[in-house]
Amino acid sequence: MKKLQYFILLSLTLLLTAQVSADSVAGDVVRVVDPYIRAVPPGQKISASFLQLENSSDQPHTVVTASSPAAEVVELHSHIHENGMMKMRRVMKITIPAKGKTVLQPGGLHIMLINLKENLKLNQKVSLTLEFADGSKKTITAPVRKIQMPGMMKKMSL
Ligand SMILES: [Cu+2]
Repeated sequence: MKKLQYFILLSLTLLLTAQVSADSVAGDVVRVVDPYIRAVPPGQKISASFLQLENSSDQPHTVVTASSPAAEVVELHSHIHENGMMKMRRVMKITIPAKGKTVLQPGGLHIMLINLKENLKLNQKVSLTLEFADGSKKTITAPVRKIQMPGMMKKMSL
């Protein structure tokens, strides 16, 4: 084999090896499972998105922001108990543990859609983009679904 060919082959091998062993990119290793958006009555300007985040890599990953063409403002939120009341709080990040899963569900973590640009229609597919701490992004579509208020919320309002 000529020297130049050998050199090119060696370079390619090194390049491929380097890519395989590089740190995992969140957008590639975090899977979004069963995303949906809460259906709200026409005229209501806020809604929320719920989903599960699964991280197949051996390092934790963090969602730092989200956006959607359906809403002017999108925030990461959590629910906290304060003086016997359940309140929403904005959080600056949502972490998915290495080889683990983080569930966004009613009464817990959620992605808040604020100032909806149009009324959401049932089963409409809404695009949602998650951005991770490493700068990578993941865009998914979430259907609009009717959901029950969590049992805890019902009890609290009695
Ligand atoms: Cu919220």
